[in-house]
Amino acid sequence: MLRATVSALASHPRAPTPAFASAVARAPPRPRRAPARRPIAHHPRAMASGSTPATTAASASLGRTATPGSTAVADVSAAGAFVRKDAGFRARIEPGGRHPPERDRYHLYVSYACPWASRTLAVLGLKGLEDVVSVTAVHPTWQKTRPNDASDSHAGWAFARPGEVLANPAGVGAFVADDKCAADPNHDDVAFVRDLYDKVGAPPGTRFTVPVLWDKTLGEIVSNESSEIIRDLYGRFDAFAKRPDLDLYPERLRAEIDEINEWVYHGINNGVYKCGFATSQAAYDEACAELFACLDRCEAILEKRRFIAGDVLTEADVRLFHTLVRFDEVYVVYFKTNKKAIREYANLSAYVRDVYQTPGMRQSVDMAHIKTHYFTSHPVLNAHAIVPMGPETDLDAPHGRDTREY
Ligand SMILES: N[C@@H](CCC(=O)N[C@@H](CS)C(=O)NCC(=O)O)C(=O)O
Repeated sequence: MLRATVSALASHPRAPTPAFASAVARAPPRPRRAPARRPIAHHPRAMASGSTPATTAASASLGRTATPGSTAVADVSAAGAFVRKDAGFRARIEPGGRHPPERDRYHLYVSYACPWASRTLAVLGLKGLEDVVSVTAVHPTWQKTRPNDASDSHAGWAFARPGEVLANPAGVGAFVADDKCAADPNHDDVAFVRDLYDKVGAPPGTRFTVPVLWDKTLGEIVSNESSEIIRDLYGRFDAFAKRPDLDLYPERLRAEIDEINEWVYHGINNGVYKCGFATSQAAYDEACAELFACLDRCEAILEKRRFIAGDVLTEADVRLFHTLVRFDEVYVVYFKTNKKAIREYANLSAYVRDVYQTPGMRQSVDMAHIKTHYFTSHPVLNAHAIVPMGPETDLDAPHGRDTREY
């Protein structure tokens, strides 16, 4: 039985579980590996990185200065509203195209903490593509990615070997990499996800996000947009999939799926971030009202049908699920989305368990990585990097949605 918080606290040095405790014992803290790479200025395709810091009035007033290597936390408007930047790499997997579907050619860089990246893990698990597309997961706690450059305060995803112990970007805490973490197997000069973007000459202002779908043959980023990566994974690799018949985008439900994705994205997937990263009361109030209106809408839909777009699990469920499964454990506290918890919604809470228990899904959820990441990575939001204890959601409890009448 998965007891979410038990594993979540495992990564926290102040309450280690046996697995993490032994990792600590095996591996004494060591200094962060220095990335062995050329400075970005010498990269042939590097643009004038490090030149113009973009600083909004709101972010500057809160000390959230958008340096050249800023993160989404700094992406707030003058009115204090979080405004997500579009993903910059949008190539697709296409037979006969630059990136054709092939076994062992593509690599996914993910974080188990990230709801967008977890969608891609979910599709790998659901379709049975684990042996076709390789995966590396980063350490859940963001790191300073240019620790020797005082003018560059960026913090982001870092690769770590199991047992490696990392503090957060402010030097607080000691968070042990578990067995899901690994060094980048494709490059020995990549210590951070940022380095992958540097390798391909990503333009200034790029957010160094996961997931990244990497083409190992060409040495290129194919895409860093999860909504498109998942469509390619379930749509283009059926020749290699263990479950080619699983259709996550059935013809008869496509219009419904697309319509639901749209408001679920704005109101829920991105909505929780709009609540959490808002820097004004008005922006938070607006995002929070929209979020709960959309959750209420989901609750009503799920009274009438088992899954969000119909009677079968689809892409729309994969996208919705990964926000819901983080909600009570993280967002209610961290993003102040506390008007209601998912466990107070009868349909939504049973639905989360139903989706989680679908064969292939649970491998995409790691509550230790989820909780550790959010609560330790943004010193501006949680100075002491304390990871809350509850609420220990039991995702394996019966859901009853397969036997009830709709
Ligand atoms: N549009 C992207 C968003 C991905 C995204 O925002 N990922 C976050 C983690 S949850 C990230 O890597 N953030 C790093 C940063 O903001 O610098 C997608 O859906 O793939």
